[in-house]
Amino acid sequence: MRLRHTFVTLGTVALTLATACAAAAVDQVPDASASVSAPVSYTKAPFAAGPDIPVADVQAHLARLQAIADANGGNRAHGQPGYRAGLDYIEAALDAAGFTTSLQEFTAGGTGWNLIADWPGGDENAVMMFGGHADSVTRGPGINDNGSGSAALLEVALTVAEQGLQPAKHLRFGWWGAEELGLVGSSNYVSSLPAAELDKIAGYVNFDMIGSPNAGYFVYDSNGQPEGSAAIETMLNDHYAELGVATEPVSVGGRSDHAAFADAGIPTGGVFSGAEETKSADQAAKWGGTAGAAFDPCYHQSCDTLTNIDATALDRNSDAIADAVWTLTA
Ligand code: DPN
Ligand code: CA
Ligand code: ZN
Repeated sequence: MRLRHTFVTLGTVALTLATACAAAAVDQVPDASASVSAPVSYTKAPFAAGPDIPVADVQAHLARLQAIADANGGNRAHGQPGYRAGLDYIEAALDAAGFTTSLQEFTAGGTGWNLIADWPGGDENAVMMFGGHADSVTRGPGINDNGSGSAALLEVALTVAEQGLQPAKHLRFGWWGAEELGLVGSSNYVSSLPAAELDKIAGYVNFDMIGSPNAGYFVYDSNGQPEGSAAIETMLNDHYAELGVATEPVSVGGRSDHAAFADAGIPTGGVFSGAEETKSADQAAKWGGTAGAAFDPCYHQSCDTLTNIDATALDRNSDAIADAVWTLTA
């Protein structure tokens, strides 16, 4: 249980100690002189928005992830060489752009890693996080699930660097391992953080499957989620409203990596273009595509390749990540 509104966060000195000795941090007495970490916040007007992310740049990362899967037995799954090869590609690009990256290793019937990338600067007591899973299932290369989120997050991060964004909040990205085994990497990350570090996370926004070939436009429902989640949902809905694209709320529950953050009381949100479920006639009328077919007919299949992507959905959702990063870290 988090104490955001009850207790102040630990002061600078205590946080230094917490870094040096994580176990002791849990028992630190809150310092009354410390500042309260800024909660996630959002105001619509003016809709400042982030830069337009060229979808071709996201597709170029997807092509690399496909080539990496092709060269490594056809997948990027946890415990397989393609997973680490894909993560290395993302990490190298982030390092070259000036991010501070680290790999968090964990074991889940094999070794896995989360990739954490910090953009230097901002208020370290108010960390805004954006992430998605970097692993595929073993049956295929996982280009929509979740090369799409991984590639779009990477391109937005590279754009942060290109534009020299100086956010008020501290900006951190995460690419999670072993999501397909049961949210293992993200759960590991959240449980590895001392309470004082968790309390500094103002929000987490998740991107898992954002280029489905028969796309829907789903925004994670903030209902029943931690206080502050509604601000994320509203911000994302406003992005699509600006484009004239209707959205539907979706309860993702425990099906993706926001869950561990939500369980820790952190405001969460995200966007999703649909998996195995069937697009209705109403949904096809407002979004186009094929009624009576799955949003992603290749979900968890070997055919989840480069051709299993709707470029329009990938473009709109990549731009949504940029909007979210620029707006929610301001
Ligand atoms: N978590 C996704 C997967 O990797 O299989 C599926 C999914 C994503 C389902 C988002 C619901 C919402
Ligand atoms: Ca774009
Ligand atoms: Zn999946």
